[in-house]
Amino acid sequence: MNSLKPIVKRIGTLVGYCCAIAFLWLNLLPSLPTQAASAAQQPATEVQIHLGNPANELVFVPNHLTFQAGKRYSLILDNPSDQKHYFTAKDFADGLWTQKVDAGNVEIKGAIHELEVRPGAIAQWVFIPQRPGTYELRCRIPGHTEAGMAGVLTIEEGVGRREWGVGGKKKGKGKREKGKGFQGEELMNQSVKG
Ligand SMILES: [Cu+2]
Repeated sequence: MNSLKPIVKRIGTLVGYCCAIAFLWLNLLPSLPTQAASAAQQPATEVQIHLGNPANELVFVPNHLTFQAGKRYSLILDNPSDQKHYFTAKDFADGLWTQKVDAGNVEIKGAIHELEVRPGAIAQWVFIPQRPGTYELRCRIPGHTEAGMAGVLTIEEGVGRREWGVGGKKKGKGKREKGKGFQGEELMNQSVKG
């Protein structure tokens, strides 16, 4: 019996280590899903875009939209023209998390890459931008992009970094984050352009 004691003790220590590691792991892991879950519940900022106009010009109104990563948006798409149009923005769509698309009485969940909006129709796209960048928007009906139905969608670094001046309030100032270098300047230039 005595010879078993050291082994039991060693197993005990091992179990202790494993528990400690598991505890740390579980403490670190939930931060991401928790963030997404809380973002999914925050009130949505409503943004509107018209596909075409009543004069049947081939335009997006507005043709430049800016979003902040981590914030929740409700993008309302409507079509006040006499012909159908597309909201085609695959790379933009890849850079965000879609919570839902609400169109008529149908609610669609899952990844969305493109929306077809018929004359008089209206759709609501609820999403949380994830990946900062500048993305192309167009209508893929032949001839429409060329005629001017194109735009730019920008996702800026968002929540938690707003303090260093998105929108040009603290010009030239930036904060250095561990391992991330200096990004304030770059972002400033981007937002000033827009
Ligand atoms: Cu079109």
